[in-house]
Amino acid sequence: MKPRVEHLEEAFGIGERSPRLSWRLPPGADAQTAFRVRTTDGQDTGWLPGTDHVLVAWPFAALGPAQRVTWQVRVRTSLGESPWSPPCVLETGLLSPADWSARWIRPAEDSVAPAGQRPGHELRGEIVCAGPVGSARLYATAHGLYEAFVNGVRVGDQELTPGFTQYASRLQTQTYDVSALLRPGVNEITVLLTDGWFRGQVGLLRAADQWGAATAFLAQVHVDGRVAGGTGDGWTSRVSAVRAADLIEGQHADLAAGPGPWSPARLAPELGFDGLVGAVAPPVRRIEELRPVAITTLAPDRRVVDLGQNINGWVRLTGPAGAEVTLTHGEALGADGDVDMTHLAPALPFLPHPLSAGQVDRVTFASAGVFEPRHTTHGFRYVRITGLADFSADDVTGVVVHSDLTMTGWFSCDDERIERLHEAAVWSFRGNACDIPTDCPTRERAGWTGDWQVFVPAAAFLYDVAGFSTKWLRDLAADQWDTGVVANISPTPPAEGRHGPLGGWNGSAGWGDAAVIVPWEIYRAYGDVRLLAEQWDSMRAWLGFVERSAAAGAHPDPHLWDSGFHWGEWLVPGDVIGDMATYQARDFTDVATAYFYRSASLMAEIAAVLGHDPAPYAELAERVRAAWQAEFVAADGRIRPDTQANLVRALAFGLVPPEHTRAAADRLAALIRDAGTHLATGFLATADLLPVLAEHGHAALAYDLLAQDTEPSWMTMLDRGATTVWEWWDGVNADGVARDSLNHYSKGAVIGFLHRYTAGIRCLEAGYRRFRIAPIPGGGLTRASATHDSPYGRIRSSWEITDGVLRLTVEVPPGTSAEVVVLSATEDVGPGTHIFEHAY
Ligand code: RAM
Repeated sequence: MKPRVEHLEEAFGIGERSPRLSWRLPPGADAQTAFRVRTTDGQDTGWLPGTDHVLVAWPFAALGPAQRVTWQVRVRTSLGESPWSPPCVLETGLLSPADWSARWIRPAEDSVAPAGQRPGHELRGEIVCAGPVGSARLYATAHGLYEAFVNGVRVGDQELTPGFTQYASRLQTQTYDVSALLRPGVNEITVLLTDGWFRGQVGLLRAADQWGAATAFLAQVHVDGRVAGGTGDGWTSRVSAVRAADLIEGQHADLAAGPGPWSPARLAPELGFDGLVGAVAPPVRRIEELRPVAITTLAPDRRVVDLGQNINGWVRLTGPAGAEVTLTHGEALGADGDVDMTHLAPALPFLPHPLSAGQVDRVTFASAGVFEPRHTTHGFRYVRITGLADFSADDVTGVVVHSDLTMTGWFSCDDERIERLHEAAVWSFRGNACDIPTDCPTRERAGWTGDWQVFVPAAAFLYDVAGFSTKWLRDLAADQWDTGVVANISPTPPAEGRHGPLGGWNGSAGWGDAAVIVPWEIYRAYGDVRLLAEQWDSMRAWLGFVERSAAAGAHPDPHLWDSGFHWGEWLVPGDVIGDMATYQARDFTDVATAYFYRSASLMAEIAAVLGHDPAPYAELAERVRAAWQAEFVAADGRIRPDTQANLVRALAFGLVPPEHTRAAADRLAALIRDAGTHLATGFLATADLLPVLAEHGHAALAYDLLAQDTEPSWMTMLDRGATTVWEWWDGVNADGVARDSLNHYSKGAVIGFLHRYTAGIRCLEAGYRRFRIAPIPGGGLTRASATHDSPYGRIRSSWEITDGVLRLTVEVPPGTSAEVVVLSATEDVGPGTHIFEHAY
């Protein structure tokens, strides 16, 4: 029955006093009529009538801090009364400032080196346990990144803790079970503390000290329900063997010189306990290890290791005593076969020269041993290693690091290239799910709103991103300006915020709309109504900004959004961005007004879900649509601008008057064919391109675009060696030269077409409580299959064509129903496995 708490596999250290519970129904059940929840400490709801079993409200009194509850559920369905589910444990963390008696401390640090060259510090303290330890917890967080050790043993397996949030408002705390690590008597707690996002370089500008000029650490240990100690008086600190650690620049460990001398750590009474939050998303972990597929010797002391896959993470290296090794991580090789770093260095018009690409680790081994730089990450497939006389593939391990999200989606078919494209998109997501959804794991690693808006539907099919997105949306709301502007990136480092040099680039259509679209997509995929309620004010503030911005434009119709800064369709093939002032002067009224309509119309739907009056939003949406049509649809139905992206967006959002839909879709098809069956979409419209074609009678063309292998196309990426999706269509040009990021998921959103059209799994009611299976075969495929683990259970659509017969197998989880559309026949089915056969 898979009981679950909130959106977490492990509900440990949660910050929620009334967490919602979910469970699945027994196989074969069609619907729940009643349920009963009990806890091992004797609470019991008795039988409660109800059909809901996804995100059910907490049925008991609100929880207190550090409270552990073991609960079970049983259900009444068509199959009768189920047995009790297996027990499920949840535990709260510390919930309010009053729960903390420990005090923040800082390492003794008299001078601070330039960003990127700052050493990590070790902190040390003791916890005395009077007698045998039953159950013990460590609660910890930091300004910076920390790793904690109890009696020399690393605590837990989370990486890059405390994670990345808008630190000015929210800081995550972690809860660890240290029962097995503490012993009676004196216990030593040591901590490695480095700059991380808090004080190290972040974002495009490589700005440091964004949330403070000093690092700090806070920990509290509870033994058998009582506070046993924590950070405060008596702690000491020293410079660690990590001589530099920075998320962008890399990590430098001098294991030969070792750590410096101890001195007293400093109390930081100015730091309080407001804004400390518990876990709502899975932590970052080391997820997978890769062996090199090739090692190329360029010179006696210069070798390039190829992991065969572009990843986010680091390399674990075994080295001999005394070796001084440098590891340089990149995504591409230059013509000389060496790692090319030039395309990863941010170059900005107002900077005299490109900034550092970073991604360099250095280690000096004292004795033969292992180096693993856990206080930085890199986006890379290749690593150049110098300073290591001789090594083999066994000495080098690629460590894949990202949020430990549960995989929920799979796709396969009999075209190996399409499968590889799907795989590349999955890897791009994995490369960009490092506690926040990032644009790329190299150049800026920033939580770009537009990127997540575009990719979230595909991501929500592949992985459970509900908690991950909830956490990020709270940052988005925290970052929102008082004008309602949604920042380009969340968390926003102040240097990239409103008052920084990039301040004027915020408030863009298609980016800011993430405030509405992301909660909506999460609601659709997971049925989370509370998230909509939580984000409602943020959405309203965004829509308010859009309305005012549109009204302030030059056009007499206040519903045409013709003012402000917009990224526009962004990175259409062959575009030259040029300087930003010129770019800014381009007219993106079509894009902006389309998104104005999109957000207003979604908010009408959201209002209805939340029980607010949808009419004002629906009416606003209608006025915006009318404005868009008046401006962009001619009397004969022709639509301008006459571009693929505009037609895709207009059709996908429902902006085209119904009588002209057919002609608009045909015009889109003609534009594609005139371009030699090539796409011309950029960031925003690419995800909808193939779906729109398929929806409007051009499925064959959609498959032709997918199969296209000349530039611009997805297959060109694969043919030029991509293992992740590129930022630009020509991320590597015909001469093999790389530009910008080679790991950006936005264009990989095309795989949503494989899930929703090729395999045909489409959500109809939130959480897939009701869904459609409507596969659209094509592209010469003779079989395709997709599986999605929805909140209600496993959905599968699998078809094959043999001897002129299309045979479709559909799996419908308990508690749900599906509308199956095969060719032109439609049938409604309930839970179970169903097989359909049609002449094809
Ligand atoms: C780039 C980012 C991101 C995109 C913005 C507009 O710098 O990488 O992908 O959303 O520009």
